[in-house]
Amino acid sequence: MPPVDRTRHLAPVHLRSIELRRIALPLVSPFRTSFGTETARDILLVRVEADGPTGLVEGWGECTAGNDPLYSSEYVAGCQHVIEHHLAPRLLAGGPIAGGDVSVVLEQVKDHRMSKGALEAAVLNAQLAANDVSLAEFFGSARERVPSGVSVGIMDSIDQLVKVVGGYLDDGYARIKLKIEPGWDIEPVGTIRRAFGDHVPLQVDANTAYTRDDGPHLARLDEFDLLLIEQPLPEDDVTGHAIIARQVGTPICLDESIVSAKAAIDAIERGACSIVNIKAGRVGGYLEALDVHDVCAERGVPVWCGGMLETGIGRAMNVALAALPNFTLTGDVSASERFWARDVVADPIRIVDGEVAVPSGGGFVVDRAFLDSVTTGNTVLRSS
Ligand code: NPQ
Ligand code: MG
Repeated sequence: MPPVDRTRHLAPVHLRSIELRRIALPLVSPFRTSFGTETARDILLVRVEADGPTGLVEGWGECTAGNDPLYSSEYVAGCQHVIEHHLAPRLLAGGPIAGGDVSVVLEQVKDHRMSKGALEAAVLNAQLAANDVSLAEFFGSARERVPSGVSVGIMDSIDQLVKVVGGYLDDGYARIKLKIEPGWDIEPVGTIRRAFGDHVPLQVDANTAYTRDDGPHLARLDEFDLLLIEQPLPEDDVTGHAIIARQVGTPICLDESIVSAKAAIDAIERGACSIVNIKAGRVGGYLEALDVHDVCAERGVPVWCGGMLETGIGRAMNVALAALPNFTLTGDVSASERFWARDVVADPIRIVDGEVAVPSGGGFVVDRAFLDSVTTGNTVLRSS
């Protein structure tokens, strides 16, 4: 099914160990979506040690699952369990491995894409380190900088929303995304449009909060000239999105529904979306994300890079991904400081003139001392 193994031309690595590290990081401000409010994150990081052609290498990956199964069915404790008991043992049992082999070795285990994606990222980063290839080089990142957008949570009042959005525009963000839900949509969106003017690139994200009957209601957003409406209906309702897309003038973009390149093809061919949000974790890893990018490009469907409140590890990888040619819309690739007082990497992503720089030469350097200080649990699995 995958077109080509993109890692086949690079020497594989031999895994020695897989380390599962849980960290606790408070958010700089609570983040409320239609599915819940997050004030701190419990994050699972994966670190592999492996032998490459020139010696020992390490590779880090980040699992994008939330604390609770509210964005999707995955959640951090479940991810740790499935990795420990079902995924890592399969990887550690094999011989030399390339990033592109991970999804093949783990194929028999159904779903658990964020868990698989974290493992694949760690193996891929180890393999790239062993071959002295940067992530941007490997992805084929076409730009050195990408425009930076920001996702703005549901607030307690419209006044507060205006203040928060004004602050992000002052920071230079190139595009604003407002989270919406029934009861928090037409009025806040209209207020932001009127307060900051027609030139501000603006879009909304419902995180599945509406129903098939809400087409006429969502069409009331058309007058605000939004770039897109993201995921109005539940993940499995592709036909429902096609119905909404016919009733609403604003383009429909899918996030939660796009769990693979195959799902992207289906959604596009059924008229459910004209834009796709790409998140590596949601589709099972960066390699599948590259496939989603390609199938969308082949069908003339623009894509943008979503965000999952990542640390500097996932964030650096997302910025490199967002520099691919068909990422023509501004993504949720915000500066680290939008979420964290301090990041776990030495070189956090920063916004300059509305853009973030694509990290060169490896992507990120983990700040081990700070990482240790926020670590809440550590499990090391070794090859037998
Ligand atoms: C989205 N992200 O595009 C997601 C939603 C989201 C930046 O809007 C913990 C883990 C909390 C993942 C909150 C943004 C989360 C999360 C929101 C994802 O739909
Ligand atoms: Mg979304």
